[in-house]
Amino acid sequence: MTDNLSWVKTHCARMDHGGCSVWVGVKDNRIVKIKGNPDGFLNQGYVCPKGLASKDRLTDPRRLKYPLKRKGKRGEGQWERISWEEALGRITDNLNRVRDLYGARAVAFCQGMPKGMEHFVLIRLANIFGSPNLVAVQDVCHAPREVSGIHTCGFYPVVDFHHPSQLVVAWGSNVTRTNEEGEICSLLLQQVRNGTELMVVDPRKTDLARKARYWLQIRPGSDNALALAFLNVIIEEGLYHKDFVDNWTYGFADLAARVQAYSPERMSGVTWISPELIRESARFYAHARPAAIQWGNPIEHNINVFDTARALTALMAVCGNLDVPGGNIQANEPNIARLGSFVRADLIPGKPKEMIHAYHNTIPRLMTVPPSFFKRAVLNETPYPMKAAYMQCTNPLLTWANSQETQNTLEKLNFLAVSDIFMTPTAAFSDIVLPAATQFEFNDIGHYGLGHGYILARPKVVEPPDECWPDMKILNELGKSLTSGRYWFDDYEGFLEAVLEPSGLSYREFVEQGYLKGEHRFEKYRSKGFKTPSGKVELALSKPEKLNVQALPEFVGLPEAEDPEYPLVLTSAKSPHYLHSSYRWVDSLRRLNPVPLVEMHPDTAEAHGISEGHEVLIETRKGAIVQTARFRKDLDPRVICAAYGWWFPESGAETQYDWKRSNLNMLTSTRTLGRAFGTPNLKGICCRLKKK
Ligand SMILES: Nc1nc2c(c(=O)[nH]1)N[C@H]1C(S)=C(S)[C@@H](COP(=O)(O)OP(=O)(O)OC[C@H]3O[C@@H](n4cnc5c(=O)[nH]c(N)nc54)[C@H](O)[C@@H]3O)O[C@H]1N2
Ligand SMILES: Nc1nc2c(c(=O)[nH]1)N[C@H]1C(S)=C(S)[C@@H](COP(=O)(O)OP(=O)(O)OC[C@H]3O[C@@H](n4cnc5c(=O)[nH]c(N)nc54)[C@H](O)[C@@H]3O)O[C@H]1N2
Ligand code: SF4
Ligand SMILES: [Mo]
Repeated sequence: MTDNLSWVKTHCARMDHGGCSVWVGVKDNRIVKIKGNPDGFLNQGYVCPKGLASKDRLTDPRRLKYPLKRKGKRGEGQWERISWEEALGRITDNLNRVRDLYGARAVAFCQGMPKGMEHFVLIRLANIFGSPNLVAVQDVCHAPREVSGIHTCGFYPVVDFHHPSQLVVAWGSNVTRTNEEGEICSLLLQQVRNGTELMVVDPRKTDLARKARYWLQIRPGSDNALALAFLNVIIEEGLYHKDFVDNWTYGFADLAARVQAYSPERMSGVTWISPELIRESARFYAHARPAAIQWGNPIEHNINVFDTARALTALMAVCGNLDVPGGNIQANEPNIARLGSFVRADLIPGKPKEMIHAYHNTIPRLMTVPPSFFKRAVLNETPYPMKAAYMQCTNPLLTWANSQETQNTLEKLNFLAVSDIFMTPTAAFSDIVLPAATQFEFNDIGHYGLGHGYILARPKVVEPPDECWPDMKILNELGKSLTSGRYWFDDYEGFLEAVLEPSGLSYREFVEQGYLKGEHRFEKYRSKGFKTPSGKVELALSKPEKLNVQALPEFVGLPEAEDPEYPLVLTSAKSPHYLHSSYRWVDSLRRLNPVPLVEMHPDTAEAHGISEGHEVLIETRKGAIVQTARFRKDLDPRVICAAYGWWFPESGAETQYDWKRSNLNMLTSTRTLGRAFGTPNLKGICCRLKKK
């Protein structure tokens, strides 16, 4: 590297869950170039278009640079620049006022997708402040698989990509495009080159589906039915791992009796996959040892998620794939601070009973409030009034189901403060906007608390512009003014040292090392049993009444009953060029994907008189939005796949950035929610198309 740049090694972040090791070339406090690091243990040199463009978000002239106070009405777009001192003072006064009048629990602390350490510092602030209400998107993102896993087998089963698998099943996971939780496709693709087989369960023909031995083109929203049909075949044909089932599972006979009802022949009508293909692929999964299921987000995007997650964990268990190399494992964490102690969970022991969702009888161990229940609390004061919110790294007007209801919620709050790097539709509804520093502009640790058994160094590369502060610093200072100073550090980097302390490394030493990974340890149950009430994998739950759920997974119907007036099935997938609602304002990315595209089969388009490249209306019982038609011959003609997260920064504050026009969550509803996690239907929704 001989150019005039100085090169810093760090990890890409905040463009997805992060994880690619990168070399960053810097000149005069400006990032000039980003390259993949061939030695990166997860990415092996790979970087995606978002990673390459990630430097451009730092230098955009429209970025937020100073704290702002709202002048006009909410959403009017009129702001006054204020000092940090005034901003923190106003937030402190308002949150304290609400605490005095309604109790600390009336203040919500909201986070979107966890992007780095700030997530855990926010939980810490909420706990110290005394509010149990950390509102986050986990109801549709990872909590269902984690919590269902914990209740079924005592841990969250993640794929072990570090050892060879005979088969990897990408079940609703577009991992080569989404880099799900940093499980970067490089490791998987390496395995595929070495002979690992692929099976893909996805309505769209993804990159992996093209390489796969089996592609199961599933009807969106019917994963539950397919997983149960797999169990039916494997159990009826005696293909399960008898030794493991005999010694290490609880309730096998009950499960076997339950899944008798779900033959491939019967479930074929629901899933739109032929009985032969279901049978053959279920057999293939059973015979491949080890096999790993990489489960994706769409499993968690409908009200049946608990049953789906239970059925998938049962599949892993009965086929002997739990906690074996190359299977679905309990990742062993390195020696770092435990989450509970970092977030000071000890200060708020009554939290599980006090959180808003406890009132809705959700499953124990769901530690963040589902947004839909938060909104009900604000709007209807059930179970108690919620009056103020502090939000960071999130854009709920775009990302929470039922956007109109979200707008009503934001408008009803007495006080709202938002920390972001750009003025978003959500920030536009707040009272105070805080300008955050972002990736490359501060020292951070990646993957803490994600459950994959490693943490990654994300050292600072450049100074943040103007008055931008890292969220950790904002929270540290807010913590000091809002709560007792003894829980906070002189400098926010104290958080990083605190996480690393048990390892004996300083942050500097950690950066030199690049990452910390727990040692591989498998089949831990042999000495300790599974961490469940029965000590075994609970195929039938031994204490379902304690969890407010059914003992056995079941299929009770599609997430939404078919609706003749809305005959098409709506789903979506993450754009490879954006993160959720973020970065439509990064020109280099916008050029790659300028408008929201809804994918449909050409026959479907023709039946509606729609031409490719033209705008169309997508309608559900909830609302209508506009996106641009794009044809895909490999999509089922009964399905359309819309783009998600769209607003138009270029439309300006006067139009509130046109945030309703193409926003997928204008079409989603929060009326029916999954029992265990409060999950709404985001996929498998009845819809129709109209020519515009
Ligand atoms: N219909 C539908 N809804 C969905 C989904 C779906 O597939 N379909 N997916 C769901 C899932 S899986 C998730 S995780 C959620 C995501 O929901 P959100 O987390 O709300 O979505 P993001 O677009 O990631 O919002 C992030 C905001 O953080 C800002 N940001 C980026 N970096 C920083 C930073 O360093 N500091 C601060 N303070 N702000 C920063 C961005 O500018 C952006 O405005 O959406 C969920 N909603
Ligand atoms: N580029 C990019 N990467 C991201 C994100 C992003 O917004 N953009 N978001 C990050 C976050 S927070 C998350 S949680 C992960 C999510 O990462 P993934 O789990 O990969 O999520 P999705 O892209 O929502 O969906 C994956 C696949 O499921 C398919 N699918 C749609 N409906 C269904 C269905 O009903 N059943 C099945 N079986 N498949 C279906 C889609 O066609 C898609 O190919 O990605 C992370 N990475
Ligand atoms: S896959 Fe994710 S971590 Fe890797 S370069 Fe792209 S955005 Fe960054
Ligand atoms: Mo997510």
